[in-house]
Amino acid sequence: METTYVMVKPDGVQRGLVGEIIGRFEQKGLKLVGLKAMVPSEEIARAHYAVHSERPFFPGLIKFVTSGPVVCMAWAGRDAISVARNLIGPTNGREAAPGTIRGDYGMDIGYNMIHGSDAPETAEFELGLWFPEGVMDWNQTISQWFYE
Ligand code: D4T
Repeated sequence: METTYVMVKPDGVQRGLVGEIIGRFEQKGLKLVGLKAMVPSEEIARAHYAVHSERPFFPGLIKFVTSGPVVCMAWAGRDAISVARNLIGPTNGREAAPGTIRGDYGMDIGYNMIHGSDAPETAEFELGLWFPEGVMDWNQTISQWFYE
């Protein structure tokens, strides 16, 4: 079992896509183990995107992510990190395949609505950053119908 960090970015919240996005993760069979909304501080946004701090798009990215509410989620399941990345689709919405979240709703690289951790190490770091209080441990009774 893996847990991944997923976040609806300010454009997704502004566009009213939160329910649609959460629904896709639920229907897929992932288990919701963390959920909250906040307007990110510059500090947390910079820490989250620290790996991009030298890239030219970094200042705009921080301004965008701190511009309004984001919805922070933790989803658990077998191979949850890659399952979530596949649901989300590639960075550029114009190149993302239909059926993915970015492919169905996005036209941009920066305004791409949603973030998902890309590896176990980043998931651990991001979950610790956004959910310092920890995530929920609960028994999803229906999960017996998602895994043989
Ligand atoms: P995130 O990290 O937000 O899930 O997106 P990706 O994993 O798909 O993409 P990324 O790490 O390469 O980029 C992080 C973040 O920066 C924005 N971005 C990226 C941008 O505004 N301009 C760019 O040229 C690139 C490459 C979009 C996502």
